[in-house]
Amino acid sequence: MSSGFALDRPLPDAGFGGRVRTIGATGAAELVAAGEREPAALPRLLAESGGLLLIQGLEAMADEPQLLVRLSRLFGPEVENYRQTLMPFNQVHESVPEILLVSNAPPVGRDPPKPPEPPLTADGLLPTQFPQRRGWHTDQSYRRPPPDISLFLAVNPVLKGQGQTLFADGTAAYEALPPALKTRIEGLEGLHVGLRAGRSRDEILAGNRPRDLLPHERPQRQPVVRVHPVTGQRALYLCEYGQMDWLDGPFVGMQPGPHGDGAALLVELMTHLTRRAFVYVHDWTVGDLLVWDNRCLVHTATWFDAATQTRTMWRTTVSGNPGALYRGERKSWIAA
Ligand SMILES: O=C(O)CCC(=O)C(=O)O
Ligand SMILES: [Fe+2]
Repeated sequence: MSSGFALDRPLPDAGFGGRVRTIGATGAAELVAAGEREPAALPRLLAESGGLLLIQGLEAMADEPQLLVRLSRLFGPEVENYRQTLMPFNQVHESVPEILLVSNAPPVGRDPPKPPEPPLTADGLLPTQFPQRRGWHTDQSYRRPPPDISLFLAVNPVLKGQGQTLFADGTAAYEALPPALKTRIEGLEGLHVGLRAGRSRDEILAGNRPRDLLPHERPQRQPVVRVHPVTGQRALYLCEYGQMDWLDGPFVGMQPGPHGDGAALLVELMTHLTRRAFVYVHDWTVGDLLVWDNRCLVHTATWFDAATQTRTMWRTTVSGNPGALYRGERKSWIAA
């Protein structure tokens, strides 16, 4: 099928992802208009690229934020309204409630992640692999049904080599697992929970007695091997220290807690998933936009010097096609 877009894949130094351009045009308004003329094209390119699309030169979106919302709508039926989902007021764009602000500047004031310890690998490279690299997650996996896709626009990125976003390919990582491990995790479920529930590994190790959770805050089961509803491919679907439940999990039916069999399996799977061969490192340029598929990729951010730099990124989240497993479920995170 002909398309108004050109795709270069994979992304540099990666085994997945693709960069998309509008043929014969540049700019944000032109890209969104081309996408709307052919609504199946960009979602198809996302699937063909293994779940990660880079679009560059979209600086104009920062002055016309509705363009980001229109682009997001092409990737699924529901674009999250962060005011309705009760995100802290200061983290939501003042006039466009579909835009989440990820920024160290006021009024958001979110600190960057800590640098890894040690800061470089033994061969002097940027650490990507868990557990040296921390923070790997898939967005909002503490919800059932979880969201499908996130869009992330660099409104004001920082110097190259800092404030990067790293992605790991859950599909390739699953395929590369030893057959015995594939068998072991087939049908296994992870227990995912939000950061504010007090059940992160650090909090459990610190001996915190977790508070009772309201029904809409409770940990949610998710398949460790997730079948992608569009491509039919299997992918590893899990998070690590922050977004799994370290009290009753990380896995259903395995020994719980930071010292249990579940913890050992999680470390083994996460270490495998974030091997350099499965990772793409994105250094941001103003006007870059990444579209990522949370159903088959995990991601994390790197440190930047927040004392001297401001980093402001805009995110939208798209849902509505989580797969047959979730069919007919009510939204777990909305209080009844
Ligand atoms: O700041 C980043 O690079 C990533 C932030 C993130 O994980 C997100 O907004 O989902
Ligand atoms: Fe994220």
